Amino acid sequence: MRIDRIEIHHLELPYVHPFETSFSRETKREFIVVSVSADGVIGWGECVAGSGPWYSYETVGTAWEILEKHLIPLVLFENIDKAQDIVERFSRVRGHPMARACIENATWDLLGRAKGISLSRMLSAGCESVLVGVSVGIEENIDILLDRVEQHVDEGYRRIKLKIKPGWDVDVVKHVRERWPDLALQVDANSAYTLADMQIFRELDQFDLLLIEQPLHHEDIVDHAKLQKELMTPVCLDESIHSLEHARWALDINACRIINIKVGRVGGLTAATQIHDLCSDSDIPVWCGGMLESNIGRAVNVALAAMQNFKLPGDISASARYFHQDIALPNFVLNSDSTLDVPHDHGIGVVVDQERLDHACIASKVFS
Ligand code: OSB
Ligand code: MG
Repeated sequence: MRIDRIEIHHLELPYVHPFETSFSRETKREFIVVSVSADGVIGWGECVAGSGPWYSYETVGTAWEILEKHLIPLVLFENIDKAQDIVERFSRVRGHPMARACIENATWDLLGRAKGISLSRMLSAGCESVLVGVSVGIEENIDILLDRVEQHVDEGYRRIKLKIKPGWDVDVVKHVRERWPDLALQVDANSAYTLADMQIFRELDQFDLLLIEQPLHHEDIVDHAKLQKELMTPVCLDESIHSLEHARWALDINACRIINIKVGRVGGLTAATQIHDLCSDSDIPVWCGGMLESNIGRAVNVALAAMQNFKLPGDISASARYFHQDIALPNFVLNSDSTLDVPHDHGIGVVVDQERLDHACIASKVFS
């Protein structure tokens, strides 16, 4: 198919509830959505880069520039018959995985819609529904946090992830564990610690956590390997894994026992499935991370998480947890067994609501 038009949209959507991590507190999400058109068919992709370089160096601003100046010129007016064609065209580009991923993912959607097959089928992802949990941000005090966890447990989530940082860790986990002794519980530090904090890790190691996510430096694997040796709890890497190579290096030195796969962080669905396959061959379970996506990104996450080695619940909560009015429909709704259904419709299986998109849009640019 010859790509004849690409649009990029800079959007802003307020969260239902502010989200605080060890690096920032945000009340709204700023992000880019792209559409890629060929022969009258449109594919959609979401870029997970945020407003500032906190989780990653990529931002809405850097992604916009890389898309406009470097990525879009590599694919506009070109013949694309499979996602691999995009991967090859982008192979010269170093870094900027979130910018690359949104074009590649939009192309998967485009090809799925054109051929009349769902993304999960394109990925040979056989599960009909995927286990999910909820990622609970840092709150002002423990009582507020316990209320939020209770709310999500009442909603039906059977796995909770707590964001931690120095001063908001052992005590918080202790309270949650005492109140819900059997809850599937994990923590995410977003790189807020060093090996000097070994005593804190030893204490966290006593709470029967599913995993400790990215406790150390955001580019590190060496210190994580040292830490993993000291703990019973599996270390899970998020920020440090930007590509298939990073995953291989981490597994080679036993830096973790679990990997969180985020499609945007690794540069698109092709790399995400390659990391899935590598981990599967190495007996390393994976799970699908989230970036507080709209339903466009969430649909991709749900399809990906339907692959067989996604063994742990994903950070893919129901649509209602994120925004009052998502820009694409239908919404994802939590089933009573803490799962979301995998869409069957063609491509990613959600459709952009033009009016809602326009309402959230700060700026747009058309390339044709
Ligand atoms: O580290 O997993 C993370 C959100 C923004 C940046 C980093 C992370 C997160 C989440 C969100 O935990 C999980 C979700 O999308 O529900
Ligand atoms: Mg994380």
